[in-house]
Amino acid sequence: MALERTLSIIKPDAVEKNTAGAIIARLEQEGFTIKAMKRIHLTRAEAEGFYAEHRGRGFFDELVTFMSRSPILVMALEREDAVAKYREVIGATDPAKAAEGTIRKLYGANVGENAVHGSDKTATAAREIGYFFAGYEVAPSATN
Ligand code: FUP
Repeated sequence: MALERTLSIIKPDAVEKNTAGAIIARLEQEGFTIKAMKRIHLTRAEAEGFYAEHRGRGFFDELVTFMSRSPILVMALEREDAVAKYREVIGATDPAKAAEGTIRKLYGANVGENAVHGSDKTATAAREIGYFFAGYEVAPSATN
């Protein structure tokens, strides 16, 4: 397995509920290293840009309204097999369908307000990390 990076977002619902710290602690326990991190309040246009692939879907308006409602924490995470492992740790998109013990099961409210985002593929991860971070803001590999 290769060392990979994935883009993690702690969404407005989780930041509002002060569960960001617990989520970050869990990700560290699961072996992820934080290579970059920032707190930002997305504009509606920035949220639309991030979720551009979902434009036209029935839930798009609700999704971008939610994602621009209050600040988020965005992280570039690294570990072996990071993309798949992260998705395993967060669980299914709908917290009601997520496995016991997963982050979305523990901290998500519903399919829209589901606490966290994670990249779905390595190519997506590179694009998503680039959406939020300049190259100099992300620590190089093999350093802390
Ligand atoms: P995921 O990869 O698990 O984050 O899920 P998707 O890329 O399919 O969806 C992105 C976001 O759109 C979800 F996190 C929440 C929102 N969404 C809905 O609100 N309703 C849906 O039916 C599907 C997705």
